[in-house]
Amino acid sequence: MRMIEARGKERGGALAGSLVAVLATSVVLAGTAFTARPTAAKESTPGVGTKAKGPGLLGGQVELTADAFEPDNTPFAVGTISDGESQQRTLHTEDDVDWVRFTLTEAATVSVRTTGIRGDADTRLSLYGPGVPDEENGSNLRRVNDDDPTVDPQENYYYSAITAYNLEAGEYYVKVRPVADGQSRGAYTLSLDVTPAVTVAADSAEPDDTAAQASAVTIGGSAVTRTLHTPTDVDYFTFRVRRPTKVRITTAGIEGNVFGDTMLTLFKGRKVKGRADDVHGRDDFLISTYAELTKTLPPGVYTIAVRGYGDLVDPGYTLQVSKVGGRR
Ligand SMILES: [Ca+2]
Ligand SMILES: [Ca+2]
Ligand SMILES: [Ca+2]
Ligand SMILES: [Ca+2]
Repeated sequence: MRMIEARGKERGGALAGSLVAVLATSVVLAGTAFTARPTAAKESTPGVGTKAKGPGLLGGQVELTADAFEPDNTPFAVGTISDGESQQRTLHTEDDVDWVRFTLTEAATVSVRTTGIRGDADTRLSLYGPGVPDEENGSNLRRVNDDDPTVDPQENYYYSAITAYNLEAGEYYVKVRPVADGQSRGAYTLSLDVTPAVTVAADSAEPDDTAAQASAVTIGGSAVTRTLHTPTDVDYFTFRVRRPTKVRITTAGIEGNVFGDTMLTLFKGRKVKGRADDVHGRDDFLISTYAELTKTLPPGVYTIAVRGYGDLVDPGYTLQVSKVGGRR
C-alpha cells in the first residue's frame, strides 16, 4: 500500500482515511482503471487478496529461506546491483530488510523495482543517496514506493517501483522491506535499470521561482501544465479567495508520466518568507506520488509553491485549484 513510511506500522482509522485519499490519487495518476483494494479488506478477508502462507512456507509449499545476499539488513558493507541486473531475493522474515547499493558515474535516470507473483513478498522500496543513507532524518531519501501501478497494473498491491530522473553521480542505496502487515514475507526479484539523464525543457512560465513571479490561477479554472526542469526548480502560483471556500489543490502527471513526486506548500499572502506561520498546509512528505491538498480558506490571497520531492526533475505535471462541495 502507498503510505507514509514513518507510519508504516500503524493501522487503524486515521491511517485508513489517508490511504483512501492516496489510493484515489493513484487511480488518477495511473490513468488506468483498477479496483482499489484497501488494506483493511486484505486483513479482514482471508482468501480474497491475501496470501496463503504457512509459517516458514512460501505459498504453503516451498520453504522460505534466506536469500544468497544475506546478511544485508543494514546499509553498511552490503553488496551491489548493476544496470540491467535482476536479483532473486526473499524477505524470509517479517523483519528482514534487504539493502543493496549502486554507483552512478554520471547523472542518470534510475528505475528500480521489485516484481514477483501474487502471494509472494509485499515490498516497500526506498532509494537513498548520494552517500550513506540518512535513515534518521531522511535528508538523502529520494523516493519511497510501496505499490506502483507500472509493476503490475492488475494487482498492484504487492510490488514496488521507483523511477528517479536525473540523479547526480554518486553512490545510491536501495532498501527493500516488508509492508508491516504480518503477511509480507516471500520471494521477489529486484531489478535496476539505468538510462541517460533526460533533458526536461523549462516551461513557458519560467522564471517563476519566487512568489513575486507567481502565475495567477483561479479557483475552478482549468489545469495548467508545468515542468520541473532542474532539481532545484520551484514553481509559484497565486490565487484569490473571495469568500470562505473549501479548496482542493491537485497536482498530477501529464499523460504517460506517472513517476513524478511533487511537494506542495500553501502560503497565506504574497510575501513568502517560509516562516512556519506563513504555511497554511503542505502535502506529500514521503509519499511517492503527486501532491494534493484540501483546505478551507478564509478570504485573501494565497501562494502555492510546487517542487520535486527529493529534488527530482519532472517532465510534465499539471496543477489545478478547484472548489470542493460545489460547482467546480
Ligand atoms: Ca532478504
Ligand atoms: Ca536482509
Ligand atoms: Ca517549472
Ligand atoms: Ca520555476
